[in-house]
Amino acid sequence: MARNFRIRNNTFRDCKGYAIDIIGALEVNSYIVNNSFVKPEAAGIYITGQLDASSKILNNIIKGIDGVTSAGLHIGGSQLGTVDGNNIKFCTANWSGNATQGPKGTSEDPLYVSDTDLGLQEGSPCLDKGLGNDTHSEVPTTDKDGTSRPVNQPEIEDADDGTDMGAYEMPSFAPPTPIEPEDAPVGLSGTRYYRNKALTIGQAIMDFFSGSLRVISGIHGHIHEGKCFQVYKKVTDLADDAKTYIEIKTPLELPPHFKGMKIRVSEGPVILRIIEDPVLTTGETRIIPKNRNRSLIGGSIIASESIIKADPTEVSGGTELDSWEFGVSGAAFYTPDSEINDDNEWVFGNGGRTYLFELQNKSGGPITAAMKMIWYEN
Ligand SMILES: [Ca+2]
Ligand SMILES: [Ca+2]
Repeated sequence: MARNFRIRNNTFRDCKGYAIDIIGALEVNSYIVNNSFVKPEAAGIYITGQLDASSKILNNIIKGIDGVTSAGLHIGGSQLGTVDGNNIKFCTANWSGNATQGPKGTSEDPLYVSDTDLGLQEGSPCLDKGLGNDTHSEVPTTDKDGTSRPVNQPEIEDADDGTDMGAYEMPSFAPPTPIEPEDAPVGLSGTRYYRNKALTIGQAIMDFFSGSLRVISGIHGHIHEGKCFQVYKKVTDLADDAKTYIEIKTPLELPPHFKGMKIRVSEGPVILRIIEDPVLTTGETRIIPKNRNRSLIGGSIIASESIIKADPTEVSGGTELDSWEFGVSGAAFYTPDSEINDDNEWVFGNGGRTYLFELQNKSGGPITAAMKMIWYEN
């Protein structure tokens, strides 16, 4: 028997028996919402008793092993609470016992990126087909990565408000809207720009830098109204003394507006160092597709758009240009005024160079560390 039981935004991979096994009833105010399951051997969610009227099972994706997984969702007793918006496939009985599919439930291949990366591919039947927070307040408004839900895919009809099934809310697959030429920043004609869209990192950055920017793992790219461009990198549970990086290779000729950038770090204490032309030993080279940054986290190689050097194992050499120690925990900081130009920007000195931005955790314990670099085009 389980009461006040909440499982949301989780992934369950290759469980040998039941991924979730409830002996007895799923009692009052218990919610299993927006989880992604792949290949449980026995069952995805197995409840021997009843589902209480105040409890809900919503927006889960359960992909079984064809001919092996006996049940996707099993409810042995009465199904009194809501079961809806789930996609269950490849189980001998997708809905088993007294479990019912519900009006927004479906049974189709979810099109996970892979069986180790449970993000969704373009064309997945789980996109925009979950129930929304407005109708069910148990639906989380962020996903497993912290991305806000819902992201509405404009080309896909919504089951409710555009919330996806499963643990990951996918960024828009729609092509970004090009800025009209007259809106392009001075000195940058001939280069494509986009705005007002959460962009694919690869597309946005490669366009912006004419193919000369490389980034290291786990980054979201955006161009905002007002022609500001940012690269954001967040690492959860960065161990004490561990480092995280963003690497940028500047164009051979710096564009006229490309005078520098603001660097913002959150959490601390941390040390931020900027190194020019370091020697990097990196992990695998990864290719990420347009409009999709989740593969950076899962490590999948899917399609070509831009090149990512992930997980540097060794950084040596180069010239340290600047370093700052940010000492206060729980706050956010920009590069300090005294160290940089009048616009609070750190200035790139040269074109055709590699710049490594290294953030090191000096807090004495694990932190969530984030670096944000912002370019202003004015
Ligand atoms: Ca969506
Ligand atoms: Ca939609």
